[in-house]
Amino acid sequence: LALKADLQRALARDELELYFQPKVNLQTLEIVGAECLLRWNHPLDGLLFPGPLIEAAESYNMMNELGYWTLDSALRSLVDFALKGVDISVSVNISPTQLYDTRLVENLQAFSRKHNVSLSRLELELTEDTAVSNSLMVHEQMAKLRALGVKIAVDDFGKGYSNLAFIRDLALDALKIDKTFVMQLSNNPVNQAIIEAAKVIGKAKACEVIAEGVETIGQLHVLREIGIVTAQGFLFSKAIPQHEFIRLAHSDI
Ligand code: G
Ligand code: G
Ligand code: MN
Ligand code: NA
Repeated sequence: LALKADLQRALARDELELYFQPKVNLQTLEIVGAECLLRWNHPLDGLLFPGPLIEAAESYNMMNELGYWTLDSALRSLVDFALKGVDISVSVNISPTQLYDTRLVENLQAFSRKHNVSLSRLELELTEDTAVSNSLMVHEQMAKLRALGVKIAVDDFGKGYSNLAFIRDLALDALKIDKTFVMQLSNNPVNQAIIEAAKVIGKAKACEVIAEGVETIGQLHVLREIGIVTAQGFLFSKAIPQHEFIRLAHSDI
């Protein structure tokens, strides 16, 4: 676990950076979006993955501060992408602490005005650890966000909180199939059945279905056959810095 002082310094001294993992259209292989993933340029330890930072932020009651840094940066990156001719949307992972914060809606509106970008280019991913319940409070917060044009995605679908009653009741823009189902496609035929089921559910709910964790051409072919349109995974690219992402978006995967 990182120290509170580490975290405060990271925020104050700009040691945090957003990396971007492309979302790819499986038919055309064009980049259609990006998932923003936090990275920490630690002065001594180098580039760090965000797990310990997020855990520390949650335990020191700094998750919202960290989360608003991320959301502000994600909207600013949309401006940079547009200036470089990269016409995409971005998604940001949010934790329950963030979803329940009463300032979320007003802060997003403020960031949108500050950067002059539409919130319809932003998607929020509710992650697996999100102990989001099928409660009125959650549905109301989602409705407020969607009224601003913000898209809502359920991340890690098939694991954790994403039970079928929750999926049925929630107004959703995207379902992201958990990467374990995709990565283990060849080991167990039930994985393919689960992905097919996600595809059918997405059709019934009129929401996008995104496959995560695509690492092989074989997996790509199976997903295409099932009719999955959008995917992410190391086969295409891991999360990369902004300037690399822009370069990749202008070339071909
Ligand atoms: O690539 P990766 O190791 O970055 O991501 C690790 C985990 O951290 C993932 O589960 C991802 O959802 C989470 N994560 C990455 N960036 C953020 C962020 O900005 N906010 C939150 N809440 N979680 C994030
Ligand atoms: O929980 P969430 O889906 O937000 O986390 C994204 C995590 O998955 C990040 O740690 C990211 O680096 C990782 N990831 C993205 N693509 C792949 C992949 O193809 N294979 C594996 N093993 N991990 C991936
Ligand atoms: Mn995610
Ligand atoms: Na996921």
